[in-house]
Amino acid sequence: MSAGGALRLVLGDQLSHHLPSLRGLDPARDVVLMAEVMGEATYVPHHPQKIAFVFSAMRHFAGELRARGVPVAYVALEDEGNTGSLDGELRRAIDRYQPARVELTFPGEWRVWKQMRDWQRTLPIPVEVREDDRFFCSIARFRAHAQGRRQMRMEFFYREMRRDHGVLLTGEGEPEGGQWNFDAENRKRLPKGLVPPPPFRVEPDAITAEVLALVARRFGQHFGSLDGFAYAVTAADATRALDHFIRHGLADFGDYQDAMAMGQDTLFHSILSPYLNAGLLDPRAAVAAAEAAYGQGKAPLNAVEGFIRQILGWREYVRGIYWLNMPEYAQGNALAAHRPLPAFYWTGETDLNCLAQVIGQTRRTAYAHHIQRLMVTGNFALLLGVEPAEIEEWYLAVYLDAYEWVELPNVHGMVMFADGGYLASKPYAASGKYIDRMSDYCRHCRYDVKQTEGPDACPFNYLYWNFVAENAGALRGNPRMAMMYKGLDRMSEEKRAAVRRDAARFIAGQVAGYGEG
Ligand code: FAD
Ligand code: DLZ
Ligand code: SF4
Repeated sequence: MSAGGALRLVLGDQLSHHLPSLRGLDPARDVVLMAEVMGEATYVPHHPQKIAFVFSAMRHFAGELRARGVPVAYVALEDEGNTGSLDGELRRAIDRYQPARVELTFPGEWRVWKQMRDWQRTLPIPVEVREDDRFFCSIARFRAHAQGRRQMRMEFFYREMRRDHGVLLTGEGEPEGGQWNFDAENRKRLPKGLVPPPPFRVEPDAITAEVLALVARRFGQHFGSLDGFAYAVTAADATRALDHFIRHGLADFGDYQDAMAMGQDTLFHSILSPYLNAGLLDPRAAVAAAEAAYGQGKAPLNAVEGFIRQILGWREYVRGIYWLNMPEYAQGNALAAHRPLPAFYWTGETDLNCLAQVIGQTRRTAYAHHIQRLMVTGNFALLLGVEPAEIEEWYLAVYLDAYEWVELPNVHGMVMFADGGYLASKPYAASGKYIDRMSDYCRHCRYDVKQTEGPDACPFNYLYWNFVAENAGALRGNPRMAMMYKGLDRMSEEKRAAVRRDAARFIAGQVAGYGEG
């Protein structure tokens, strides 16, 4: 690096060659800094597969930059002198390379943004933070959408995004198929005999094998197994994963989007979130590929619209909510939920089969699909009244795709209703009936989903009514909860007492830390 050059930091979820802080790079004067640091690997106890994925993808990305002639200062976790923090590594690189300025891209988490602002104040050279434009919607655009709204609704935002970006529109600017949303068609159970495609796999190369050994040695005690790691760690393989999904998963994605089945971890889902969130895959490429498949008659509209809504709608919506409302957003606890997270979330030892299945799968793969996260592990934490911060930490730790900008609104807002209805109009609380309708978990469970009271009754059933009763103060006035409160009001005093008794017994068991009812 020569005088007047820039030090350009690339974080572990910024692995895009078109990253704003890489634009205008002069290989003769500039240096790219990438650092594996304990601070980022342990601020929550990440699943070992997540750490392996990020480190291996970082190492591959650094290799690609070097192959393009870009000088990269790469600090590996066990390199001598590694300070263990982004702050320490940035300061060390400044001492070493004496750059004239630092170039950064806006990060994915508030705590890192705070750090970047500190650098702007305390470093002796200019620090530029460039907007992260790898999203459809800028934060300014989201702010304009949110202006004057006390409550946000994804559906209205999504329609604006479809219009802004000309996605799935007719020549007249109307939604393809005459409606914006085909969700009502997307709630089928997995029929017997329909076999989902095998998930896309990439066998570990030498770089990944080395990282897997490092992670096993240093982070083997974290929740989660490293066995069978087969995620893509380069943009080229992430693009292959997209092709695989478009070819084999997309056509049935809509119909079975909400289904769950034992032994079927991924069904017709795309498993693209790790790549989208780390920067290996551009969301525009994913949306364009799905739209093209519809144009070519390879997938029906309910599937294509459903998939595009997740990326153009939900993904952008939760990011906007996060950045518009942090750091206050994380503080809310609208339902005053304070119970500890049951220990079995970390051990997987529970006799509630749905939870055992989803937590077991999470431990094996660092993946669960949306309905498993929302209606099994999420719904249970909501019904139990778990302290939001405890369940938020769990979700941030255990999934390969977890970064706070996307995890927090999903958990704090969508699952826990801790924002009081800002993100979603009502809590997604449900009894065991929902899980029974959408899965085969109940058929293999020691509890009876049809029973509502007593030691063999499905705990979701009495916990559901206990939740409705406990939160009457906060939720009775919500028009979308009217049916539930009608149900509660119709319940005999005897039945209510049984709900209270069963719930109290079960909760006492959880608080003691065991998965026994
Ligand atoms: P698909 O079902 O194939 O969907 C396609 C894409 O749409 C995903 O890859 C993802 O990028 C996007 N998407 C879908 N739903 C959402 C959503 N609700 N919010 C944002 N993007 C969405 N997603 C994360 O990327 N990181 C998280 O940390 C995360 N935490 C979650 C926690 C909870 C409690 C819940 C209910 C959802 C969470 N999600 C999170 C959203 C969703 O569950 C995952 O994006 C999805 O399961 C990833 O699997 P997939 O790629 O196979 O998704
Ligand atoms: C998730 C992660 C991990 C495990 N390790 C690193 C790391 O060592 N170095 C790094 O630059 N980034 C890492 N990341 C991703 C960061 O945590 C992520 O960039 C911030 O959370 C901001 O989204
Ligand atoms: Fe889960 Fe209840 Fe079904 Fe068992 S019976 S799998 S606890 S929903």
